Amino acid sequence: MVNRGWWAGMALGLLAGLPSGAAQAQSRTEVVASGLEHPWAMAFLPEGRMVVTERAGQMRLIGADGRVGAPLEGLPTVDAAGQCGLLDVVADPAFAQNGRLYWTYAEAGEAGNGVAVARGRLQGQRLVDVQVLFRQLPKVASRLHCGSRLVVARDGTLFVGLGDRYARKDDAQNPDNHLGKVVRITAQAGVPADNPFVARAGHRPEVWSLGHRNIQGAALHPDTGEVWMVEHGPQGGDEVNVVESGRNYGWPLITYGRNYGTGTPIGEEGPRPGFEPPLTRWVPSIAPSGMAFVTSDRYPGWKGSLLVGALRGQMVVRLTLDGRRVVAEQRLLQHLGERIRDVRQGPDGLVYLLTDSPRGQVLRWVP
Ligand SMILES: [Ca+2]
Repeated sequence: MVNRGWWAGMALGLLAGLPSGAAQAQSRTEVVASGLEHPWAMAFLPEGRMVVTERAGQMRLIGADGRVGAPLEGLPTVDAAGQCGLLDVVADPAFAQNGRLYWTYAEAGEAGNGVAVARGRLQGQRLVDVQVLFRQLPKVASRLHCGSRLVVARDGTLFVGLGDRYARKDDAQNPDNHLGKVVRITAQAGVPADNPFVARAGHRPEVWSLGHRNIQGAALHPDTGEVWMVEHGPQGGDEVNVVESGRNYGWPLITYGRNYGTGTPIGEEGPRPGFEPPLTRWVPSIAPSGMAFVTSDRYPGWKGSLLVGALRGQMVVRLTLDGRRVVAEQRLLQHLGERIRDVRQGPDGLVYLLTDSPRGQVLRWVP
């Protein structure tokens, strides 16, 4: 398996590839807001508002009328370069009471930069009581693989999917750092006592799972409360995983991806005992981004599906699931010709998308 050629790998991906829905059906989108500079993430707030991040470092409110507000004040300094900058944003489940937002961003340091997680309370046009909850260590001189996505689990802890920073891929297997990891922290900047590596020598206590490359999407499963994530492979090998306590997701030892350009092997494809295989994978890569489970009844036949945005693939992929088994894949909205950066279901049950461009938009997906 180790020496499987790139083309054979592609063929395997096609074989493993699931029925691809040709039907673009009556997929239609409406523009909710526009003029956003490389928007990265969105979160819904009460009264029809939303908050959107722009990678360059601005966070903006969008009114129920679609009007894009001025940049919010009070954010910590963002180190925006390449794939790094202001990234995910999530509203606290009790936002209506506490006004709290959580976000991830690249923070500069002497050795380079790293992803940090902060929280703050929205007060008018300002974030107040801003506190940094977590800092990825070590900082690395890299503009790549900043991840990152954050989800608030049912128990209130925060799961954060991080990247390997590209330059440090072997560190994704080293539990004594935060590169290529999912970390779990409390909303008060603490470490949950039931994290898998707490008090274990040579392990960072925040680490929840290891062996990840560059996590770009995350969502809480609506029935099980599990944390599902998508990550970018290199040339081929994008993955969907359920991230579980203490598990190793393989990168870079086990991967369906290959080195860019040369197509030479990086690791082996597996399976190998001790490493979690992905639920599904994309060879060639689609460059998955934000994702959301459909829980509403607004789209006939879609309830329970997982929607995954695609950057390079310029589409939204709908995965039909039977538990953790991916039983069908449908490729949608390809006619838009847009890199899709985020996918979320709104409080109205409709699906919203962010397009990644210098004039990015918020789109509403019309059933
Ligand atoms: Ca993997």
